[in-house]
Amino acid sequence: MRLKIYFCGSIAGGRRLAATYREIVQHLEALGHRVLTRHVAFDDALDWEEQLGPREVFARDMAWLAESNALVAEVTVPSLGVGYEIAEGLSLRRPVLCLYSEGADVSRLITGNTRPGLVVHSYPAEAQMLAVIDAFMADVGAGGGK
Ligand code: 6K6
Repeated sequence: MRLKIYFCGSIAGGRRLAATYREIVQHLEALGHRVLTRHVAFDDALDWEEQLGPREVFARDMAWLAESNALVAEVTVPSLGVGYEIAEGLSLRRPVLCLYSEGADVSRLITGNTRPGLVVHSYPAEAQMLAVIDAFMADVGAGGGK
């Protein structure tokens, strides 16, 4: 089942994991899904995004979030925007996967969060990260999307 995925990764919070974001987006696409926010992973696409005003970015991103079937967030690098997206996704009752590199000091509001629909996982290396994504996507697909 082809699903619409809203991918979240740090922009203003820092781009040091951009290569990991690309890995995630390309993996989701290889599984046959559509990543609505693929620009988050690609710096050249973000250059285009920079032309948009903040209100356009917010309105467009919130419309995509509402349209999505599930969220996948890489939360190793702290980001206000990603935290906002996670909360909004949960409020809209979308399944949300939060992934982070083992040992990262992630907010307890994420690691201790018991809201229904939220899955939080650390990964020791990228191979395990992709396996966690596969398991999450299988669950989302089994639930029929939204
Ligand atoms: C490009 C370069 C600098 O700013 C831009 C344009 N900004 C954004 N374009 C698209 N999505 C954005 C932008 N800024 C934040 N977001 C959304 O928030 C993305 O979906 C990310 O998942 C998240 C990042 O939040 P920050 O707080 O790290 O920017």
